[in-house]
Amino acid sequence: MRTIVAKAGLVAALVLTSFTTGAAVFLMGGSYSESFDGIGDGLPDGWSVRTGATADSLGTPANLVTEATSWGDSGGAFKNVASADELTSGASTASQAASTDRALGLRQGGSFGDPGAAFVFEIPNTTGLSDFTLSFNLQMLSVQTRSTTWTFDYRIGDTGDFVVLGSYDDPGVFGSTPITFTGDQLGAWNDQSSTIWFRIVALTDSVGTGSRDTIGIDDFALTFTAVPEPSGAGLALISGALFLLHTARRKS
Ligand SMILES: [Ca+2]
Ligand SMILES: [Ca+2]
Repeated sequence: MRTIVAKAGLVAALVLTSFTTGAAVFLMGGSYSESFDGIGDGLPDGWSVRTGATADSLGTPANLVTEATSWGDSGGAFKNVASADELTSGASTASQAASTDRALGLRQGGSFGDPGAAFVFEIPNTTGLSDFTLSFNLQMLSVQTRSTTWTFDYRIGDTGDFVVLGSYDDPGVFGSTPITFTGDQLGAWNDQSSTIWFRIVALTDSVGTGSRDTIGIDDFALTFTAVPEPSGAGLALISGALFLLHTARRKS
């Protein structure tokens, strides 16, 4: 009963904003991809946006403004924004709103996510999976005078420090930067029974003065392979061979 009441209370908040994640994403089939083109309806399953994130804390889930919002909008918030892919830096607010290629955007504010803003993807486990690659585009959508360094990191399990994979410094120009991690960098992700948290996070204060940039993430993708199961497959082969041997001996 408490659950039902809580859900009813959320309905009003869902009109313009979406709170935290939906269902968990269980990886299967060799790949996962997220275009963020549906974020007008809320965050994709497995994703959250947060503030108060630190080197060893996920922080607190924040709201997403689901209404299409222009890159130049200066309000501090996570937002549904147009992707950089189909537009130029001078695209009008109307053409941004009309674009069907969406991105998960953020403008930090003096009292919003600076530092501590994070885009977070949660993988409940990777049991039976290995050889991960991870890629996405980090987009500079509104070039402003302050600069934020974005850290890419992950944690296996629910406690301890995150492991840093890399970072992105403010390029100072509009556009999309592809980010990719492969092989050994993600070797620890193989066959994990614990939750893996991947983040794009502002761990330090922005530098400079004046306004903060609007950034977005788009075209997130994972690839992976199934770990071979030698015990099961091997047993089947051995029992098959024994059967053939037994049959051959009976016939001879
Ligand atoms: Ca997109
Ligand atoms: Ca900047």
